[in-house]
This record gives sequence, C-alpha cells and structure tokens, in this order.
Amino acid sequence: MAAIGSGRPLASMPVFFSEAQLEFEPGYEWALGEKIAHPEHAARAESILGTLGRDPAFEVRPPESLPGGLLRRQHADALITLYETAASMPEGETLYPSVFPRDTRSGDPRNLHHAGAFCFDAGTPLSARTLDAVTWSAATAHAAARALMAGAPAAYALSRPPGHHATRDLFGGYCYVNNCGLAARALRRRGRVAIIDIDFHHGNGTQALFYRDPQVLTVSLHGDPREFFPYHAGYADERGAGRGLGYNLNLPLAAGCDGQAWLRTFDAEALTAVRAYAPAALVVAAGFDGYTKDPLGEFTLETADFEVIGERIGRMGLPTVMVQEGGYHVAHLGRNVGAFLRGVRAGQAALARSLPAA
Ligand code: Q9C
Ligand code: ZN
Repeated sequence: MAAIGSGRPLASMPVFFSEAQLEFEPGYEWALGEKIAHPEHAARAESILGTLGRDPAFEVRPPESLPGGLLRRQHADALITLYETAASMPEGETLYPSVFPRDTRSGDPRNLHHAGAFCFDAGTPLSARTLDAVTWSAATAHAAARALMAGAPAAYALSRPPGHHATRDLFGGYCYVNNCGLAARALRRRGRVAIIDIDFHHGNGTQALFYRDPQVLTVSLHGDPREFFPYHAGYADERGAGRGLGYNLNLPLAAGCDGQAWLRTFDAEALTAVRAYAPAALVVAAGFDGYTKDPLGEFTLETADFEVIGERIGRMGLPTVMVQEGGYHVAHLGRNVGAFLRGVRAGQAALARSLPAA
C-alpha cells in the first residue's frame, strides 16, 4: 500500500466540486436588527471556479458521492434527521431558527419548530436544498482526503457551504456538516492528523470534535473571540481534555493584524506545534475572511500573504488537504484561493527539489 501523499508533485492539483452545491442560497441574515444580504452565497463558489477553472495547474472534477451513513458517524443522528426533515420544506422557503432551548435534549428533529435545539446562531438557515448541498460539500472534503490516500501530495475541496463551526450536534456560523472533520477522520486511519485553521473565525466545531482526541491536533489562528464570532470558544486556555490535553492550540489575534504579524504567529506557534507533532497528513481549514477587504473579518491580509501562507504549508512536506471555509469578498475570493493553492504547490515543489532524488 502506497503511503499517503507519496506521489511526486502532480501536473495538476485535484479540485473537487459538485454543481449541487450551487443550489442552496441562504438569502439574507439579520445583523444588529437589519436585514442584510447573506454573505455565504453561491457566487463565492463561482468566483473560486472562475480562477481555478481556467488554470491548467488545477483539475476541477465532481467528487464521488459520500458513502451512506458517513455523516452519522461524525454527527448526531438527530442533526442529520433535521436536515432530512427540512428537505421537504416548500421550495424557495428558508427557515431561520429563532427559539433556542437551553436544554437541547428537548428537540424533535422531525418538527422544524424545534430546529433551534440543533443550532447555535440565527444566521444559518435551513431550506429544502440544504441537505443536498451540504452532503455534496462534505463529499468534496472526503474525496480530497481519498485523493491523498491514492498518492496525491495535495488536493483542494471547494466545500461550500463551509463546515468548521459545525459541532457533532449543532449547526451554526453558516456551517452544517464539519467538512474538515470528515477529511481528518478519513486520513486518521493512516496515522496522526493535524488540522490548521486559517479562517478569520475560530473553528469551534472542529475543536469540539477532536477535543479529547490525541490522534488529531487542532490549531486555529483567529480574531480574538472576546470581540468576534463565535465569542464562546477560541480562547488560548482551551488546550484539549483527557488524553487530548495539549492537542488543541488556539492563537487569538487582535483586530487589524497584518500579514507580517499573522505570519510571525503562524511560524513561531502554529507550524512549530505541527512540526513537533509530526503528523502523517495535514488538513487546512482554508478561510479567506482575514483578507483586508473582507466584509466580515478584521485582519489586513493581502492576496500575496495567502501565497506565502500556502508556501510555508507546502514546505512542511506533508500530504495536505485544503478544505474551503469562509471568505466573503466575492470578487477577490477566487484570486485569494488561487494564490494560496499555487503557494502550496510551489512550497511542495521547492522542498522536493531540495531533497536528494529517491
Ligand atoms: N452579520 C465562516 O466564516 N455571523 N463563518 C457574523 C455577521 C457569523 C462565519 C455576523 C459568521 C460566521 C465559515
Ligand atoms: Zn470565517
């Protein structure tokens, strides 16, 4: 059996995406009492496809469908049942949970009035198209992990809707199924896995999934949760629990953080921890809402910074799955993703050149 990622840098990097992911449109959300256009819309995926689709460095293809039952191995049965219930909503209708019971055990996933029992914020709607879109989004992450197990050194999942805020039991933060979690679980069969989350927001869902698991290291750089979503997680003193203690690393950064400061923390803390962990594979929760013009994030990262971040990741010399998360400046999202992925390729190629030929 070939080791994961044992292949040479490929002529083109596999990119997984399914058209079904374009069918779900959240439409709007409430921001401090005002109804605004929802930031997480299908045009984000089109922006990314616009860049990657016409670059021969990338090969866009649909993922294989997700093996039956896989979502329920990572998520609560009731959470997936709720999405199934929503699949029979009237076409064109969206449901925004607005009643959140403090005791979430009281939820009936066949009653959409109970949706708030499975949800932790009011900006993440359900519709008839949610289940299909999030299942295909999850399939891209699973397919990218499988591409690594087949020998690809790197693969990109254009997972939209995103996933890193989704926990075992709860959706929220525009996320329904934790795509990075699925990729890590697929790769974990071959050894330890590290997940680095570069999205502007803390990956609370991913952290929670692996909090007690020493076989998966979770590292996240993000806007300080005292000030930014998800507010209730992402603090530096959350370090894992039980046998997983020491295998979760949170690196909160102040608003206004620029590329230089971001990269300093990334090198000194995040990559140092990953190197010490010596994983068999790496999963990157690749969010681009730290971009300087992003409407949600408040860092000042430039397109060139994403290329450098990619290059540093590539130079780790680990088989790497990149899973799309946030990034809401639609017009520049494609170029930021392209810069990042080209950086990863360049980093892996530079490392291959510097090593003696096998
Ligand atoms: N009106 C991801 O980047 N809402 N999720 C912020 C804005 C939550 C972002 C309020 C932001 C979630 C995957
Ligand atoms: Zn984000």
